[in-house]
Amino acid sequence: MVLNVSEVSQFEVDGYVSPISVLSVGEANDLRHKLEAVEARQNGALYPEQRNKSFLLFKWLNDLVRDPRILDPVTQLIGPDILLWNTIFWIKEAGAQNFVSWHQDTKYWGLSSDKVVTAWLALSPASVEAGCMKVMSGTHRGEVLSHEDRYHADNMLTRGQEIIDDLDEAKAVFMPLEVGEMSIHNYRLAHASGPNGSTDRRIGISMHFMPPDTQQIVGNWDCAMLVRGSDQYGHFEATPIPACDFDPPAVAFHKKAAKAINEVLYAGAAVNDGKL
Ligand SMILES: O=C(O)CCC(=O)C(=O)O
Repeated sequence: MVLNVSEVSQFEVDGYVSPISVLSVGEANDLRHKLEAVEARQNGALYPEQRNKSFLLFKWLNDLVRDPRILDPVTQLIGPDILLWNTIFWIKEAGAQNFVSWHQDTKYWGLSSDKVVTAWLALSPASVEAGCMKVMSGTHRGEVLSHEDRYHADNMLTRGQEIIDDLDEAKAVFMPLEVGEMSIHNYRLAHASGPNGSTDRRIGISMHFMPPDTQQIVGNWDCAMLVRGSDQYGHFEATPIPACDFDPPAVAFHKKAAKAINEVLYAGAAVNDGKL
């Protein structure tokens, strides 16, 4: 067992567990180089639509999400049957002002389950200075809080959604991660992150796992990839597995998946500026 009894109970009570060692520094650097090689070919950045459902575009990422070092702790928290709903790149350039406002993902993902978890893996140092994630312990056990759309160019969230209820910033718990480490949090937990004041890029990959009884209750169609166990429900269309990076059938599927997730994330918003 990767997580000990007190870590599992901390996850239940506080809504998160961190840090968990996953990759060696060499393995994480190797993935970072793969990502940066793509960025270099595209004038230095991923295209916005490549941030979400990116396990359909990059074979190395499709392999990563089935790594037992990631799935074993996830199994301990949500059970033996696991679907991957999404993966998102969270890249803050050195010295960049980008931030993530306080929010709960339950509010925007259209998923019916309370058991959805986010595993966030660091491919570069995610220190407090670099703008690592911070959480409000225990908020996953309360109501979904009121949010407001505050579209802001530096906010990495689609619609700049932000919790408007009073949160005591002094109670925020930082989750710093070394290269190759990950945190796991319940998607109802209030979380945020600040700008990157370090001299390196802050590169994270979030992986969103759920039990197969979960349903998409906002969008008309959605997809997911079975990464462990079995899916007895079939609520999500099974995604193709890319044979290589930018495998044409998986790229075509990704286009449909990215459009569907855009519609879910912006449901009810005044403006859909296409930011993903
Ligand atoms: O990377 C960040 O700073 C925020 C990530 C986040 O909001 C998430 O993984 O749900």
